[in-house]
Amino acid sequence: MWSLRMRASLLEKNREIHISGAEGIYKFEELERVLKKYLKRALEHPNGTPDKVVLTVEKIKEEIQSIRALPIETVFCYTPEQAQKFIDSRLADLGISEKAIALAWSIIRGQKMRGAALIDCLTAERLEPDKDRGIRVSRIQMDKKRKIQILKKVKKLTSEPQRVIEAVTVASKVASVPEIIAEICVSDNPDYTTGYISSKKFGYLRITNIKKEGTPIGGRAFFVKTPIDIERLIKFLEKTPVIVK
Ligand code: PML
Ligand code: MG
Ligand code: MG
Repeated sequence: MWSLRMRASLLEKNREIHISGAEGIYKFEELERVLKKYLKRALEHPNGTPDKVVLTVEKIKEEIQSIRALPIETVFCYTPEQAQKFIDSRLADLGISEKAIALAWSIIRGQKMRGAALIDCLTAERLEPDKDRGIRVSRIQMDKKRKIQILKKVKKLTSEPQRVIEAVTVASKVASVPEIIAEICVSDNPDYTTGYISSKKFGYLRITNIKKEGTPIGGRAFFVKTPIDIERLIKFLEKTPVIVK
């Protein structure tokens, strides 16, 4: 099997600004078709035309792990305030401190990061080594059967079912880590206003109107229980190939 990744960015004052990304695990015969699809996606992204597109094609040599997809629910909120109230209370139920939750919101509403922030769920300490880059969840693919089942479930609820599939794939790998208690995600796409919170406890909860339409904010944060071997955690999330079933 092969890992395919696409990353498109804008270059501004020597700084790379992420505009879109995609990735998956595929058979050799699928590489050409999927690479074309990724390139098209990079060049036609609503966040703008990129200055740089990186396509990575890598043969997977290690064993691919298999994990369960989180169950999906949609929670209908009508304003960002209502969404935040709901989210804050669900995260607090998991034992995440007020400080840690507030930090996650400030990261999501602050400067754009390419990856996710890692937050100590009690002390609110930022744990990832590179705070600009964050942690990226990579080497993931959803199994075809599960994909079809999820598409059926969400097709009436979203204009972009593919986005849901990709987000559930990320969230399921993240939630499989024993020390990660929860994740929060707001899309950085200005017009995609549904986000999610996820955890082993309550699954993947899609939250509508998590932000106002047209807002370019977004990001991801993972809440972790310490002590934790950060290097090992990052290696698993970024490098270990996983199929979500
Ligand atoms: C959904 O369930 O509708 C997806 C929400 C998160 C999308 C994150 C992203 O922009 O890819
Ligand atoms: Mg995006
Ligand atoms: Mg942000």
